[in-house]
Amino acid sequence: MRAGGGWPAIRYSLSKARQAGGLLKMYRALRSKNACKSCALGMGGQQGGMVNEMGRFPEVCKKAVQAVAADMQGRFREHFFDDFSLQRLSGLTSGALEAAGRLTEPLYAGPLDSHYQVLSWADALKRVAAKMAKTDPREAFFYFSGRSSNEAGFLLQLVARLYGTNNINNCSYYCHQASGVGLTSVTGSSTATVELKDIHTCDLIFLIGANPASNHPRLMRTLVAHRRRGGKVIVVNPLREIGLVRFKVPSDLRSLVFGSRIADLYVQPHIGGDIAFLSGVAKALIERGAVDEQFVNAYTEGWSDFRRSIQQLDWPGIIEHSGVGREMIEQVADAYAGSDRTIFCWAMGITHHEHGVRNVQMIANLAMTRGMVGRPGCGLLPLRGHSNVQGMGSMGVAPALKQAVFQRLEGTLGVKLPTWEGLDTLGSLRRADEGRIRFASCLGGNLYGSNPNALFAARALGRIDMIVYLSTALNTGHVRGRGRETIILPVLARDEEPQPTTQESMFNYVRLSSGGRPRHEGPRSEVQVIADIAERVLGAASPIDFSSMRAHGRIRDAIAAIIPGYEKIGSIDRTRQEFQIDGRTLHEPAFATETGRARFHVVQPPALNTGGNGELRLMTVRSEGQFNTVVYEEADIYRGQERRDVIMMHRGDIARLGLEPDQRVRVRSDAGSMDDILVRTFDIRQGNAAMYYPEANALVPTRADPTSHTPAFKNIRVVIERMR
Ligand SMILES: Nc1nc2c(c(=O)[nH]1)N[C@H]1C(S)=C(S)[C@@H](COP(=O)(O)OP(=O)(O)OC[C@H]3O[C@@H](n4cnc5c(=O)[nH]c(N)nc54)[C@H](O)[C@@H]3O)O[C@H]1N2
Ligand SMILES: Nc1nc2c(c(=O)[nH]1)N[C@H]1C(S)=C(S)[C@@H](COP(=O)(O)OP(=O)(O)OC[C@H]3O[C@@H](n4cnc5c(=O)[nH]c(N)nc54)[C@H](O)[C@@H]3O)O[C@H]1N2
Ligand SMILES: [Mo]
Repeated sequence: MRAGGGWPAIRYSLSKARQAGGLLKMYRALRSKNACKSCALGMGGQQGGMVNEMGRFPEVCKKAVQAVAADMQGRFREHFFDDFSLQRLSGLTSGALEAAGRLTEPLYAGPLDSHYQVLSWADALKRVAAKMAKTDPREAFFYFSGRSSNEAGFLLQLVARLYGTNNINNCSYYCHQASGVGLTSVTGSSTATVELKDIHTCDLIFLIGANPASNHPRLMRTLVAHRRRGGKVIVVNPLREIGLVRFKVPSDLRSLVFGSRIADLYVQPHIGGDIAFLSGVAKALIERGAVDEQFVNAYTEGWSDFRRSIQQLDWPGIIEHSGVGREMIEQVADAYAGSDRTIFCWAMGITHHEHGVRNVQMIANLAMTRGMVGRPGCGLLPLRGHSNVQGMGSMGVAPALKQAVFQRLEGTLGVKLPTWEGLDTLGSLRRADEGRIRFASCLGGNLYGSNPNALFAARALGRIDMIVYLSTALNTGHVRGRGRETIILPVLARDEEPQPTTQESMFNYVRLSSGGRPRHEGPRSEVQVIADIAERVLGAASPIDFSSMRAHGRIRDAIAAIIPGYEKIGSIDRTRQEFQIDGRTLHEPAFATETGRARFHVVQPPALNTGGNGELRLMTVRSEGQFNTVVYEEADIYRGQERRDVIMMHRGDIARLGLEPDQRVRVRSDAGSMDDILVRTFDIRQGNAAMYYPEANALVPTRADPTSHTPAFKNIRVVIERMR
């Protein structure tokens, strides 16, 4: 395979459609007026699925098909949970668990149970409420994934705070938290500075530490269009992703037949070498006199310190720490110096480091050096993961609320909220491991599967008295991430919701999903379940009438009154008008910092994470055939791997360590080891290696970025040992 996308993507979509009950059924599901479930690019909504924020049709990708097909599957068969003991379930793969079918009845497993047993809704809710009532709220946490709606997110974080806890967090603490923290330290605002239309007017795109060919496929069409207009793409990635070299966009005939080149320059730094590389580019710009002095002087602060820190770096150090040669750095600087409008995109290759925030600050430094923030057609764009993860952040799904939100909540609703410092995701797991968490609620997601150090995660979750999961399908967390008692409450997907819901895209655009008919009897709306629990736990003493909060329109009224920039959501039921959130897109150089100026940060390149010898730096990545902790197919077609128990290594490292391709090895880190892993030769920067998430979580230590607390999923020191 010499290009990503193309016919394999189309064949895959057709076969999934067939499984889901036919092409027409799939087409209708995809075209329904609901925001796409797969990633945060944010297609769908009121223009109907397969349409992007600029009204472009058809926008469809394999991932959307995969996500819809998963929701369209039948319920699990009768007696499934009699036949499959917990022990048997723990032998199933994530794909097999998901394919067991949609969850339709509440399930329960206690400490002595060998099987999940079915509970009535009334009994299940009663048990949850009873446990919450008995628990000190400081010993409870609430985890949220990014697939649920704004309405469910807003309501549940409010319920949790009224209950008395600030231990409220979401998957973003394992994902883009470093972006939010980094961006806030620069612009005063935590999200993208651009909107979708800006990518259509820029002339240069940096794609740093992201693999959109697999993970944001609809961006590929945008990249192809960008290059046809004469725009350039610079990829920065230790691993040569074939889909970023060449891609065949399925919905574009010319591209489908001939393939489209993507990267003009493909830079392969070391894992963790980005700061050194970007510093090198900054140094080359300064040496060329290609700094936008006017912008830097008028709209930023900290420039002279930053410039000095860059001038103090020497070239040999930059080259050694980045792993990138001088010539390549100069070529990148040339391309950047020649650009009028540049957009910097990044994803997990940047955030999953102990220096994740500093990585983001360095990208922003480079953007500001040439005045690429605060004008149309240029700016900073973190490529968000889950389809509504950004909305979760906006809704206050975080330990601490923004000052304005806190005050408005207390004022508008006449309530008192806790003020102590809550726990984020890793903090909650650590507290659980100390035996100090009694109750946990997970709105979607797979907290077990997504955690660093799988042994630690299972142990920590196992020490919690009760975990309640609100889920659509079974996953490994329900089996290996159980508390002493576990309750699973089956919920509806967004395109089955009886009332409309909303989602926020990575471009700060709010979409309205119309909902649809439930595909099965049994699952309930997330909001309904949350309101039911709230009524039972907070009861008559509550200052808020939760029975009225079952109406999504009521929740939207509250969001409009409380969340800055979200005012228009109050009338969305009437107007059906989707909207750009006020105050986020930066088309003018006016920043939300105290001084109104954007801030440069002095960022020193970190030492490379290895002591040499037999050690390698390991990244854990997604394959083409998975969505996070759910692996749909074993094969990773773009990387040419037919199986997942592999370690992708440079041929020089294979030779240096005296190994052979396809040899079985043990991979060992501080956190654990994995046996019988197959060595595969791959085009990756020497000294670095890659394995697949979530399996490789056995190897990921719980070390995290000190400021954002994002774990270093991409930067793990490992040694490779021969077996037998
Ligand atoms: N199909 C599919 N789509 C998805 C998901 C999925 O699982 N499957 N997940 C969704 C979610 S939640 C997210 S967050 C996004 C994730 O989207 P990505 O961030 O694209 O996903 P990863 O597989 O984590 O890939 C990270 C990329 O960073 C590179 N990389 C690793 N270390 C470094 C480094 O030190 N420097 C640089 N420059 N690059 C590095 C890797 O080679 C890889 O290409 O995708 C979303 N979309
Ligand atoms: N080693 C390593 N670890 C990582 C990463 C990595 O790159 N490497 N990536 C990290 C990242 S970026 C992320 S975002 C996390 C992912 O962390 P999570 O978001 O916790 O995990 P997912 O696998 O996306 O969760 C999938 C589950 O969500 C449920 N679900 C699906 N749709 C819905 C819905 O509509 N409503 C509800 N209530 N539930 C639903 C289903 O039960 C499904 O099994 O993992 C992190 N962990
Ligand atoms: Mo993510």
